[in-house]
Amino acid sequence: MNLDAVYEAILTGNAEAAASATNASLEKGLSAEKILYEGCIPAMTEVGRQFEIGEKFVPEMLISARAMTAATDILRPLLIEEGVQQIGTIILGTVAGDLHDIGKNLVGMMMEGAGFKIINLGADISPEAFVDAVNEYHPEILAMSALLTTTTRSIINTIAALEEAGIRDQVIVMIGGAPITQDFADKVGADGFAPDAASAARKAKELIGVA
Ligand code: B1M
Repeated sequence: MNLDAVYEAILTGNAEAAASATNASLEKGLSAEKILYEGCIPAMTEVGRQFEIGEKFVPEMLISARAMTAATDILRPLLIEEGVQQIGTIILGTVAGDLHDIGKNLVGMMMEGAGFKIINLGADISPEAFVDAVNEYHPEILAMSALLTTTTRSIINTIAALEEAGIRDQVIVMIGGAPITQDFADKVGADGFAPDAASAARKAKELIGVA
């Protein structure tokens, strides 16, 4: 089964095999969304589980991440192709001190698919850089991703920087990532939270008042 091949290729960090298994799955008629949610994401979840129990280490996580990117590079145009008309602009980035960008990039793809223009600043983005981007692009939404418990602090710092710059009320702040909960979002004064990429796109539309 091709999805098993996608899963295995990402789990073992074989980027070439991940790309060819993804292409083979598409040729068989599987949707990009099915390949992503039933092949790619479960593989990265298993990488994380093995890391937690000491069966994988950082270099192996990194090569699995590269294999995941090889697959998502192919899926990306297919996931976004339905979002034809633009409904708003979103500044997206992973917060300061945090290098995890796979989930953030998936969130960007699903938001693009929902019709948003995405300005993806990348990873390890300082509060000042987020503030500069809001001043420059005047987005409807500022979307921050954090994957480490320690970097959830950077979300608080970024919201404080928006307040200090006097622009907090000009932008909707949305947050997400594995350690983030609705409770945390409420506590830090974010306007929205979503647990995964698909619901992040839905939430973004809801936040700007588009059904
Ligand atoms: Co790191 N890492 N990592 N890592 N890594 C985690 C996050 C960890 C949970 C692993 C573990 O211990 N089980 C753990 C964090 C523990 C914690 O703080 N609670 C961890 C650690 C400890 C570290 C290092 C400190 C390890 C070390 O050096 N000792 C280090 C930190 C580096 C840094 O950032 N400063 C580190 C490094 C790395 C790599 C560089 C090797 C690599 C990242 C490569 C890359 O991203 N380019 C990596 C990886 C791959 C992982 C795991 C295995 C996978 C992350 C991932 O891509 N998941 C991860 C374990 C895990 O998640 N199971 C782990 C797949 C992705 C689709 O899911 O990112 O959760 P996720 O995104 C989801 C949702 O969270 C949500 O939607 C996405 C899609 O559905 N979402 C949003 C994300 N952003 C959102 C924003 C939104 C809404 C939803 O709105 C704006």
